Amino acid sequence: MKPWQRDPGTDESPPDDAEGLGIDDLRALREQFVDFMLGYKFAIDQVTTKINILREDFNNTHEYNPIEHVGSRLKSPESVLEKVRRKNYAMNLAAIRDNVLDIAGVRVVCSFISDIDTIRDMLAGQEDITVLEERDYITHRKPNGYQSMHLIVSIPVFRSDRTERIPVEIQIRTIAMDFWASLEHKIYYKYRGEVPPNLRTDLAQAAEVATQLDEKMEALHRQVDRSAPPAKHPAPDALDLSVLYHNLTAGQPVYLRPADPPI
Ligand code: 0O2
Repeated sequence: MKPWQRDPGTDESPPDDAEGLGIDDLRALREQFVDFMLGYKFAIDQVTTKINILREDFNNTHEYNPIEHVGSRLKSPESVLEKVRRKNYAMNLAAIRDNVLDIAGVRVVCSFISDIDTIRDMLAGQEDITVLEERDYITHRKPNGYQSMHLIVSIPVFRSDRTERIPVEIQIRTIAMDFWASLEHKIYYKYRGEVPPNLRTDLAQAAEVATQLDEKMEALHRQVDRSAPPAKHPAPDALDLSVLYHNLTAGQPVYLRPADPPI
């Protein structure tokens, strides 16, 4: 007999686990969990695409890009189950879906503080996005100094046989906030959560410096914005496309972006 192959009729059958599950049940359970996690991966892909569209569209329309970079992470199965155990939630997929809202995480890093609200509003205003929760750690900075805007949204994911609404945690913050958070994260893990008091004080001071830098950069940004003359564009509907037509028929290619092939 192959190791762990199910044989309910003999003493040599593989040992069942505490819930009385055999190897086939465990295999099915694992497949269901993988399928469950796949929905979160698809939700990350969708939110990331939405943000990349906003970035490109914003750049084209406003000649300015509020998004410095976008990152994402899917919580590992171990940390999902560890959180369920730690928080005492029921150990089933429905309870995980309802309670663990940061399995899919997307992080948007912006240039300026005011960009955070801009991105927030643009995402929250999209028809298929429902904001479930908002945690504003910028207005209410965490005691350790952590600052970030967290939006918990749900988004429909169209699977081959069903539609699922999946929660995604979107973290929106500035470069300075992100710089601080990534260093604090490293320190936290290095000391396994027991950060020495002197380092905690230094981190809180560094968070204050990051806030001052953000405020200074925001003020400079506003100043530059005010002094730059507004770009003049005719209303799109009034554009005379015959000029473009003559240009194209004369062999002048039109590029969406310099790196793209001409259309
Ligand atoms: P990782 O490494 O990103 O996976 P909840 O149980 O959901 O109500 P939770 O999970 O503490 O409470 O929610 P919260 O406070 O919104 O935090 C979620 C995520 O925000 C964390 O995920 C971190 O990414 C980030 N975060 C929150 N607080 C801090 C902090 O003090 N420092 C840093 N560096 N990041 C923070 P994970 O799963 O903890 O970590």
